Amino acid sequence: MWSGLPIAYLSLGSNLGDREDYLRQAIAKLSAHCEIKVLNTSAVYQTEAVGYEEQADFLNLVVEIESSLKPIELLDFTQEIENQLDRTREIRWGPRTIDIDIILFGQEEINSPRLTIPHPRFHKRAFVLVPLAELTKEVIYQGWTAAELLAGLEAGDQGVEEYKNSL
Ligand code: X6L
Ligand code: MG
Ligand code: MG
Repeated sequence: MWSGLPIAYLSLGSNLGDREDYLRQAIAKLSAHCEIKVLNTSAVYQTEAVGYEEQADFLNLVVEIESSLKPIELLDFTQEIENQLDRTREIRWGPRTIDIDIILFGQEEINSPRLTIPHPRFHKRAFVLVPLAELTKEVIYQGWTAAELLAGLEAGDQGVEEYKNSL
């Protein structure tokens, strides 16, 4: 029986400390919320840092959830998880124990000071598109699937390689 709740895709990344453990703890905290159901998780990828390149490689994955939360409530909760998991903000785009970004939330389009959905950069980021393409074959952005967006990237795979089949 289909719940009818919106499906959202979250991109998780870590490049500081025990990266796998931070990813695992973040997913456990998402799962523990009574208004979030984790439906699926992608493989884990080791990815070269983009934006600010003088930092360690990331582990990235994408998590598919369904949720009765409003997008802004989901943002509050993901930020609470980041804070609980030792996230600090020193260098912009710098190293972090955990980053949780809302990539897509149902068919929502949101442009508020705190939240932009779809995520403004995801369609150009192989570290998001590679794991996302595993989880959905549907059209997700301006008529394109994740696999098509990935195929259209100029810089090929952008240093994204499978690290682990699952956490
Ligand atoms: C020009 C201007 C070129 C800005 C790139 C790219 C900015 C990415 C921010 C950019 C630009 C970002 C991760 C990461 C970050 C991650 C990997 C960001 C924010 N987060 N690299 N860099 N994985 N591999 O999760 O994504 S910082
Ligand atoms: Mg991010
Ligand atoms: Mg973020």
